[in-house]
Amino acid sequence: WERPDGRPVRQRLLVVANRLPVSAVRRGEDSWSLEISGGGLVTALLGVKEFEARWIGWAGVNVPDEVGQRALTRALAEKRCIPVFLDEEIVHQYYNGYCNNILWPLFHYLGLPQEDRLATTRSFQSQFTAYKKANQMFADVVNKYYEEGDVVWCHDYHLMFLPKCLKEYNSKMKVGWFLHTPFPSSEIHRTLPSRSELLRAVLAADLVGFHTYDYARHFVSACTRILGLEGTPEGVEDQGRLTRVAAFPIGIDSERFIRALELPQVQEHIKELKERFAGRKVMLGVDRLDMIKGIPQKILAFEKFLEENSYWRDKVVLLQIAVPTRTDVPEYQKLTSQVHEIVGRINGRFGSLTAVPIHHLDRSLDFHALCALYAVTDIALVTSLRDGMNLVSYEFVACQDSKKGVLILSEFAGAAQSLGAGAILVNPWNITEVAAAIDQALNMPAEEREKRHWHNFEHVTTHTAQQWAEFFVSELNDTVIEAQQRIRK
Ligand code: ADQ
Repeated sequence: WERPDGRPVRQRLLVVANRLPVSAVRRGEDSWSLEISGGGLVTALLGVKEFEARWIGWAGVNVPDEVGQRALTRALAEKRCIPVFLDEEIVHQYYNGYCNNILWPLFHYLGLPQEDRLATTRSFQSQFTAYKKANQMFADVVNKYYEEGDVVWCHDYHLMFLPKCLKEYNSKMKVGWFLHTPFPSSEIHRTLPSRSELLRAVLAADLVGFHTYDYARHFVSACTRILGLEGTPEGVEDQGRLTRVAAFPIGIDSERFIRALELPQVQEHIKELKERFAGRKVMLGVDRLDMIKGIPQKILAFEKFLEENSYWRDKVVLLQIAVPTRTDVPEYQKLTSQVHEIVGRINGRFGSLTAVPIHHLDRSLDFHALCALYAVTDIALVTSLRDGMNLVSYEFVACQDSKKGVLILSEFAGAAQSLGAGAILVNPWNITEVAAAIDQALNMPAEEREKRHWHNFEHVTTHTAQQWAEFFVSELNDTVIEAQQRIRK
């Protein structure tokens, strides 16, 4: 990890997340092909110049044999990635089970799984045991690569136990933990059978970060109410040891989007889309197909709008792009068919032989196509029922330099706290309110649109992903130094 030219090595940052930012495909017994998958976190950390970042995480594939594991480890090393190997049973219990079936819905206020309560209660313990075991496996790998002075940054609800495991290895390790989802009200967290153990495990970190001040406050309340600890303006105190808790709102690499709009292929795409939808206002939804994104609610609100505003029926189109996720889970399959059914019904009701009001795509779009779509959109509809932040709203704003379109944004997305002044905020559960917001957006005077847009554009271009990452890591360094000074005193 030393520099070949002998220059001093920058501080190393070990970024630990459930998934590595690569997709790995096995080509032979000892050969792998790897493709870097982008994503906010990757771009955020690419921009952090002061640190030498390494990724530690699961490659998303089961590799039962040693030959395969060694070959994958070698291939990943070239991409600055270090794998954690999880077997199928652990993935099933830890990732599909505890992370995605229990923590994800709970943290988004959807409650603990309701169906077959007794079976859930029985499997709960084994899933939690697998969760702890998986976190320990991540810790083993981090510990193996750790060198004194490194900063370890743990990410998300998959790794709430990791800070504790790491500090048990080495109490001097600098450990930060950041949650990308909301942290729910302490009343919700209280329902979790392993509520106390999880909180204590997170508190082992030196710095705990959330997207918004509200999530940080919920976390501190959970620690005071459930664990009986003391909450201070700085964080949570336990027998003289302070865990600093703060808000670090994420951003995007806005320049990347702005630059992309100048590319000939994106311009070509924009031209095609403009021709395709000439004479109609374009409304856009871009989401992972997940319950938290409120896609059925959004489409029902659009139906309500069409119902009440016959004038607009052939003058507006909703493009809903939804990337399927967790397609093997019955609840997600149900969501997909529910969305298809509603879209079919509305298109049957309001469509004509030549045009339909909703274009729904169940797939991911490449970066350039996505930028073009953002650029031609008049109204973006982000109606998450809960969302840690929501980067789609940021990406839309970054691409709206010429249109200055309107953002309709759920008040339950973290982004409502940063883009709230420029957006029209809505309660996504209230389809009458969302329908009225669509009407307001379509009839908004240009001057007001411009004002609102600049407000948000200013925010998106000055609160970038790189700054977010730099801010978190420098806070972590400072927190550890301050703690050491306190101990010396
Ligand atoms: P996500 O739930 O994945 O992230 P979001 O923040 O909106 O939600 O990010 C989604 C990303 O995927 C965006 O960069 C978007 O462009 C891309 N994407 C979505 N649909 C796509 C499509 N059809 N085609 C191509 N790309 C698509 C979690 C939390 C969020 C939090 C982020 C970052 O749930 O609340 O903002 O992490 O912390």
